[in-house]
Amino acid sequence: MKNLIKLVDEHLDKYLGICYPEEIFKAMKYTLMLPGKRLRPVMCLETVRMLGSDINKAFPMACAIEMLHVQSLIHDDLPCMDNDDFRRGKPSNHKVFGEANAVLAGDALLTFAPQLIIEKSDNLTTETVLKLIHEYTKFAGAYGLIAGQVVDIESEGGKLAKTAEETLDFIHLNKTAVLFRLAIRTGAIIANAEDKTINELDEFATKFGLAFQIYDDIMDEISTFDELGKTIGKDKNSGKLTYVSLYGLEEAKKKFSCLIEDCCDIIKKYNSEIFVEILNKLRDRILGV
Ligand code: GRG
Repeated sequence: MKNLIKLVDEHLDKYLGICYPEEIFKAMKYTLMLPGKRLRPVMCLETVRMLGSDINKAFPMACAIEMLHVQSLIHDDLPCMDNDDFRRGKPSNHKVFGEANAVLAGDALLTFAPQLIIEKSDNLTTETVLKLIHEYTKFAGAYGLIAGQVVDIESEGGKLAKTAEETLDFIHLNKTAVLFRLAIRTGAIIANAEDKTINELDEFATKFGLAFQIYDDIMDEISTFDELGKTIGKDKNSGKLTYVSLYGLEEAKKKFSCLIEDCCDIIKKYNSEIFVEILNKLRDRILGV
């Protein structure tokens, strides 16, 4: 896991140089290069490896997914969204570069990511690159990440078009699970996996994404600023609809545990130490060793 994170960091740094106008490239790189967990790019690379293909084919896609993720974090922290002053243990992008540049840095990462996939994936066929771009645009836009964020914001004002349970599932699936699905699906596409395998891994990614958002909700209650690198207890204070606020801490832990067990069952036949390591780390943090 550590080796893959190091490789991801090196590629991110290499792919995104600083040129004129420097301020926007500095803003893009600032949040991107802060120490995140790099779960999504690592999962993309590990999917390629465990399906028997060469991870070197997947660095542009893996880094593009981290760029999209970082774009969503920068925009999520803006005063008009979640209004958070800290991210990855440091002041949020808009606190350092101002709101206008933070909006533009997010936009620039969102658009640079597909440019990177197209320009640097020379060892993939045009058909594969087209499939990757399709996955990227489908999950980033109003059928994915944006839909999740819109309903999340609506839910804060208590404006629910569906039941609270349905709304929460919609938010988790679209705001969080989509990026894990993107990572694992594109890894499988790069490895030329059959549809049956892609669908099975997609189910794993969806369950993992739901478990990860419950993990994030629980950590907002039980963790510290030092551990998370962002303001703690914000969900509760803003009356956000979360797994913990809707079902309570104990029920959230039970649901989290069931999802992690389902993930372990699906992934065991793929022989991946890295996926097992990620699942164990999350489980140990929430449920204790
Ligand atoms: C795609 C145009 C466009 C807009 C994005 C702002 C927004 C719309 C969506 C917000 C999505 C969001 C912030 C979801 C939260 C998901 C989540 C649990 C993030 C934390 O992920 P970690 O813990 O973070 O992996 P690190 O910093 O470790 O990478």
